[in-house]
Amino acid sequence: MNTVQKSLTAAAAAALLAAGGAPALGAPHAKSTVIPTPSISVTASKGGTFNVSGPRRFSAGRLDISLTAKKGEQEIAIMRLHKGYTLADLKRDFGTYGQSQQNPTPQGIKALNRIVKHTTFYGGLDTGTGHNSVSGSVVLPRVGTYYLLNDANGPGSSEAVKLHVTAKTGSRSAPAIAAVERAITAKRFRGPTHLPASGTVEFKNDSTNSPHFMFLQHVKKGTTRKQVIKSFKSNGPGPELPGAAGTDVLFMGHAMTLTYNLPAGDYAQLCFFPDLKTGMPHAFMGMVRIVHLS
Ligand SMILES: [Cu+2]
Repeated sequence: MNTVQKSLTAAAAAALLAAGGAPALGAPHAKSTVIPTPSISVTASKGGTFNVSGPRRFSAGRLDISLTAKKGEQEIAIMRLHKGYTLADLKRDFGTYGQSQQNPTPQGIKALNRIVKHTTFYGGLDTGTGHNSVSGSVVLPRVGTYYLLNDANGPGSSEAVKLHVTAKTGSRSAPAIAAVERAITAKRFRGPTHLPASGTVEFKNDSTNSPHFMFLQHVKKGTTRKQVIKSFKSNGPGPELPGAAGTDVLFMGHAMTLTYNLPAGDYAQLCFFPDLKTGMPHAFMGMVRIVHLS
């Protein structure tokens, strides 16, 4: 089955689900009511300009997000702080980790582990440098306070936007997806290696012990996984071409969708989240796959 047929099938399934939910409208069984998915859009520029439009209060479930970069590469993340851990703690720990990012110290690794232990990141968006607009959806499963962060220079480079998630009031239709790409415990990607050049894929973190993200970087035709890994250690020109898009950090057991429109070609599928013991980015440890967009 080709990707067009797959996404049509998914759209048909979503339509069926929506139709199935329709009779419940106005009925007392509120949980089966299909409600519109709330949507937040962010425009970001270099220098911390960060415009956010959309609701700040909505019920638990899927949230559509979009990000437009006015300049450079921009990133947003949606996350929750665990009880007793504050935004100030996050900023301090990220600062401690960030200072030692190139050559991690024991204090930097400890700070990174505190972040992972005391927060949950539900994903987000990365425009890449050559792709100025990207969208997707995250799932915020429980009631509470969440934060939308400007993650271009690590969490806390602009003021965090508070989001209030209330009790689930109905179900939302899921976006039609062309493929499910997974991160696994062995720090590798799994799932189809042929993806649409324009479309929506789901990214799932199925690993049990580490956050991951998925970044798609356009590379010269025929570039191998080994060449990509080797390029991290050299200062010369790499195999990259303009054209990239990615998710932000996604914690264990969570999933999000990424919608992009990229040039067709060969891409490196990468995760640079740091190893929790050594601080080494996962891609340097082999979390690299060549995928084909058409
Ligand atoms: Cu990873």
